[in-house]
Amino acid sequence: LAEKKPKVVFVLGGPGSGKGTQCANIVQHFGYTHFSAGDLLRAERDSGSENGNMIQNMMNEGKIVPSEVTIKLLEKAMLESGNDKFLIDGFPRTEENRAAFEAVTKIEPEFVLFFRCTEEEMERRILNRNQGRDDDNIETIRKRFKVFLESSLPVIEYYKAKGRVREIDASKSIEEVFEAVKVIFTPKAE
Ligand code: UP5
Ligand code: MG
Repeated sequence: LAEKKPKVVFVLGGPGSGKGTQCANIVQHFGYTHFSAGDLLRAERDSGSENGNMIQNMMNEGKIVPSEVTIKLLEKAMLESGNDKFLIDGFPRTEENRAAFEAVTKIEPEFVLFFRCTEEEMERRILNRNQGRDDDNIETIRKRFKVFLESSLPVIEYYKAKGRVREIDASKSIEEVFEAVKVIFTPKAE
C-alpha cells in the first residue's frame, strides 16, 4: 500500500458532528474514496467474523476496538478500491491508533479535517438519526462523548502541533459546513 503513495485525509470530529454526511459530499465533488472506520467495523461485525462479538461489545460501550483490527480493515479497503485518494472517517481515535497506523502503513495524512461541534448539537443529531444503530442511545452516546474528549482530542492536538489540522465549525447547516469544506479541498491558484 505504501508504494502506491496514496493521498489520505483523516476526517475527525465528535460523534454526530457530520463526518459521514460531509464525506459523501466530498466524494461527489473531489474524487476521493470514503471509508468510515465505524462502517467497516459494523460490516465486519455483521459478517460472522470471529471478532464480531468483541466489536459489538466495544461499540456498545463506546470503546475503541484494538488498532490491528481496524487497520487491517482500512488497508484491505484501500487496496481493493483501486483509488489513490482516501477520506478516512472516524480514525485514528487514539494516539495508539495513530502511531500504529503510521507504523504499519507508513502513510502520513495530507491533512486532518476537524469538525468542531457542541455536544448539545451532536446529541440532538444522533438522537434524531433513527438508523437503528445500537450505539445511538443516550447512555452509549454519553460514553462516546467521554472517549472522544479523553482519547480522540489528543490526536487532533498532535496534528495541530504539526500544522496539519483544518478546522471547521460543524454546528452550522449541512450546506454551510460544505461551503467551508469546499474551500479547503479546492486547489489554490498560485
Ligand atoms: N447531520 C449531519 N450534519 C448535520 C448538520 N450540519 N446539521 C444538522 N444535521 C446534520 O451525522 C449524524 C446525523 O446528523 C445524521 O442524521 C445527519 O443527517 C445529521 P453523521 O454524518 O452520521 O455524523 P458522524 O460524525 O458520521 O456521526 P457518527 O455517529 O457516525 O460518529 P461516531 O464517530 O460516533 O461513529 P463511528 O461510526 O465513527 O464510530 C462508532 C463506534 O465504532 C465508536 O464509538 C467505537 O466504538 C467504534 N470505532 C472504533 O473502535 N475504532 C474506530 O477506528 C472507529 C470506530
Ligand atoms: Mg459516521
